[in-house]
Amino acid sequence: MNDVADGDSSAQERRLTACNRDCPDACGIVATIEDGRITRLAGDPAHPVTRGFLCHRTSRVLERQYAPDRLTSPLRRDGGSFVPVSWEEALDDIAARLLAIRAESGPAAILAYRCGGSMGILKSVVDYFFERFGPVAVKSGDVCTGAGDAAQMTDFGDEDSHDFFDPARSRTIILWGKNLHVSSVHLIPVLREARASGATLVSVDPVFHKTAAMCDLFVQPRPGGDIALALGVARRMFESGTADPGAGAYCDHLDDFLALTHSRSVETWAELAGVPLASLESLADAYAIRPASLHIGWGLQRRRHGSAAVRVLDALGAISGNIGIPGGGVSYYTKRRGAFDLSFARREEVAPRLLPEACLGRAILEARDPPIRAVWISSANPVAMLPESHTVAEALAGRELTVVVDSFLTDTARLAHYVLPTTTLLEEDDLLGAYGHHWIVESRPVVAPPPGVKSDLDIIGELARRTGLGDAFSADADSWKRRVLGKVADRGASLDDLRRGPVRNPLAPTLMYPDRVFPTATGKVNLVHDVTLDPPRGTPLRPLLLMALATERAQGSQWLPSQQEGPATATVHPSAATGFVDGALARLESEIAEIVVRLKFDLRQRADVVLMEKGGWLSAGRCANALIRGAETDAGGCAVYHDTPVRLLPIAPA
Ligand SMILES: Nc1nc2c(c(=O)[nH]1)N[C@H]1C(S)=C(S)[C@@H](COP(=O)(O)OP(=O)(O)OC[C@H]3O[C@@H](n4cnc5c(=O)[nH]c(N)nc54)[C@H](O)[C@@H]3O)O[C@H]1N2
Ligand SMILES: Nc1nc2c(c(=O)[nH]1)N[C@H]1C(S)=C(S)[C@@H](COP(=O)(O)OP(=O)(O)OC[C@H]3O[C@@H](n4cnc5c(=O)[nH]c(N)nc54)[C@H](O)[C@@H]3O)O[C@H]1N2
Ligand code: SF4
Ligand SMILES: [Mo]
Repeated sequence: MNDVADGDSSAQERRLTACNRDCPDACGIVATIEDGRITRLAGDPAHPVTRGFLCHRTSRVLERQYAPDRLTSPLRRDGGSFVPVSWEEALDDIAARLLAIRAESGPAAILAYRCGGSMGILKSVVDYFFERFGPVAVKSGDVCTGAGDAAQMTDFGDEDSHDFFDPARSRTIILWGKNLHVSSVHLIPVLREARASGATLVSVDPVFHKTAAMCDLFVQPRPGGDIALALGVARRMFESGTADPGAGAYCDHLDDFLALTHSRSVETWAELAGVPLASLESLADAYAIRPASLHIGWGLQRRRHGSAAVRVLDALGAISGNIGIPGGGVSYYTKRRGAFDLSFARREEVAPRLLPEACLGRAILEARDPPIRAVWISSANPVAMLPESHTVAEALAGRELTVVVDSFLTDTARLAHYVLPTTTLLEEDDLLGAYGHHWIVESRPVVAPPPGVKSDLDIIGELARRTGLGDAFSADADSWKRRVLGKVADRGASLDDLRRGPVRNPLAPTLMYPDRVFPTATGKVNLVHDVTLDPPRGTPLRPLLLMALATERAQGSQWLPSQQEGPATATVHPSAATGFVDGALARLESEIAEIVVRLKFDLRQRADVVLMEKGGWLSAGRCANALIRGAETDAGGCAVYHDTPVRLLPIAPA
């Protein structure tokens, strides 16, 4: 049951659901409903990770839930504006046009694109529909975690993490490029407790932030300086005898990795990393106190050499003897889909054509034989969130049919031929795994969607009926849930079990590689041994690197319109903005575009970066991604978000 004890007030009811946002935590949520309206949200106190509290952005999500600009009718483009139309009219026309395009040009002329609007496991049914209808074109790569995923698969042959509470056993905890206050808030109490029990907490980040402030040691390398820093740390560990002398038993290429670390002096590594030698040494000495857990964030792999950076960190974890031991590990991602049977959707494997997500706009524009004629977008706002926003916008606006399923008229929805209004996280009916821990939860609608709003699953069901696939997509959410829980239902994680509360994925490990046997070709860790030492740098003309990062105030581009008024804030060290004063307006210019920003000075930041919030709207002139060129990382098809050289220019006189 998702009803929580009701108290004696009949008008007030509490209902349990789960947060579907693209966030490592997948929280349990307790919603208070009064007279059919949600009046309060709190974290589920019975969820071991959520512990009764929610993050800032979801605590405030009722403002979006009840926002006046929420869409409640399908919209059809009519010249430069939209007109409301009925679902019948919208879906009949969309279905007819998709069928015609498939008949004329083949399914490769249709692209189905989905990103992180909802982590609901049943969103795979949308993929599956387009697979059965086509298969159609889909994206390749992953702008979120792709480079690091590829690194861990190459090094360890698998990708998962130690149990969420395992850091309680660490003596050292390294947060390498992680800002917990923004994207892993529920890890904060766990690490505070570990610290209170004597663990040393370390942050390695080019940016000073609240998480750095709570650490015992903060190392602030140049952006992309991680490869040099980690190689320097490894060299110092080899030289001081703190590396694992037995590492050769479970690592391939140990001699080559050793040689790589010895290709520069520790002093030179520190210099290349942009840190004082003492910082590098302190980091190495802290990491040598085992067990030490290394937690790699996702930001640092969104660089040209992002996969190599994660590979060097994997290698550091291995040679330091921290793999396979309680309180150790190199944790990057937990398999959020691990419990679920999603074998029905085969995506890339069967797609007739793959378009690289990191360069999606250009890939759509350049596709030939057939061209991309129609695009279906759900759970995504690619104009705001993918690199080269203007190219993405041009590509979408130029299709014959662009359909966007969203709850708001986003930068992307504005370009659509049809916008289909959909449910929010508080109306979601789905299952969730997490990419920061191993608990799985069910989400249930705590209120019904407003009239005129349909879930992705319902929309797909109706489209299927109109395209000859009705039978395959007539199942309701519960039936799909039972189907995807097939692997774990008889192991304590059936739908009924989940209705009693969160369940730890019975298939998930608590410790990775405890026997130090790895699912690689040789059974050993594949140590990286050939890396390019080419950290991103500004150019003489544009000396600063743009880093537009997740912010606690919003999820991706999901802001209230009032939060997108006026110029975006660009935070810089004062010496990065000579000639400007704190609070001044400036033009922030890259090779491909410019926007107006308001400067905020911060003496704790490096002088080679400009910091912005990710997710700014193109329509509000606040979109960092308008400045960033589409490009893929060295492996895994992540987007190179953080390597863009920019400069600050005075506002042109009127
Ligand atoms: N509040 C909020 N939370 C979110 C999101 C959001 O939009 N808002 N987004 C969600 C999503 S989609 C994801 S994938 C995760 C994002 O989580 P992350 O990708 O981990 O978040 P970021 O803030 O982009 O980056 C984390 C840290 O990496 C650092 N970093 C960047 N470049 C480098 C580098 O070269 N070296 C090192 N050492 N550090 C570097 C940044 O300074 C930042 O402090 O969070 C999720 N959580
Ligand atoms: N500069 C820069 N850009 C970045 C990043 C960065 O660090 N820096 N981070 C990148 C990362 S990690 C990611 S994951 C991507 C995220 O990129 P997106 O996933 O495209 O980002 P969101 O802004 O969260 O857009 C999701 C949209 O889905 C809608 N939505 C929510 N729930 C549902 C639902 O149930 N169904 C449907 N159909 N729609 C729904 C929301 O209203 C929202 O408009 O952005 C990337 N972009
Ligand atoms: S966004 Fe993340 S931290 Fe916030 S409530 Fe949702 S799952 Fe929890
Ligand atoms: Mo992401």
